[in-house]
Amino acid sequence: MAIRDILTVPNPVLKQVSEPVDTVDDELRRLMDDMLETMYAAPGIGLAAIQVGVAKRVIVMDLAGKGEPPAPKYFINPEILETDAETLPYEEGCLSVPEIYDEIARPKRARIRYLDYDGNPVEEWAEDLYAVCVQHEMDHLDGILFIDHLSRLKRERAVKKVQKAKADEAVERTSAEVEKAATRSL
Ligand code: GNR
Ligand code: NI
Repeated sequence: MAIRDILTVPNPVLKQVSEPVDTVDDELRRLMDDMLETMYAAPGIGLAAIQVGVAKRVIVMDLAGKGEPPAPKYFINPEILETDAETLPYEEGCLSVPEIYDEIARPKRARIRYLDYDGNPVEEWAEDLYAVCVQHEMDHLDGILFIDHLSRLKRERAVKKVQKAKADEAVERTSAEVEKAATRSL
């Protein structure tokens, strides 16, 4: 297994619509294993393949709380068959929009269909955090980020904030390098 880099806004790859998977094989399972490891390391509760630059309709998730045993879930070609009219406002975040959090209201329950890790079809109701996370991840497969559900002002501010944080971090890394080089030459 390997930890992969997570793409962040405004990377245009995140806007791509991902392609359905046609064969569930060991290569796909290797991708899902890497995604899970990447998600745990981040840490996050869900990850879509496009977030590691792979435009396939694949999601991994683990909603186990702290102190609970790990409960990895894998979704291949997920579909939403039906949703509740009732919505649940939830404070969302996204590994591709780091450090930004805002409330989004989505259907509280969704009937979903997908293929599991072994390629077997599953149909079930997702509700509460599970429903929120599935819908957040399925948006990624269509090139949609949670900030796309916010006002243009909030979205543009969010992207600028992420870009600024990345630029600051790059400066920080460079000065640390310069400092190290200066120390060596003493
Ligand atoms: O780790 C994550 N937490 C989260 C919190 C509320 C709603 C959705 C999420 S998913 C996010 C990881 C991520 O970016 N998945 O695409
Ligand atoms: Ni996300």
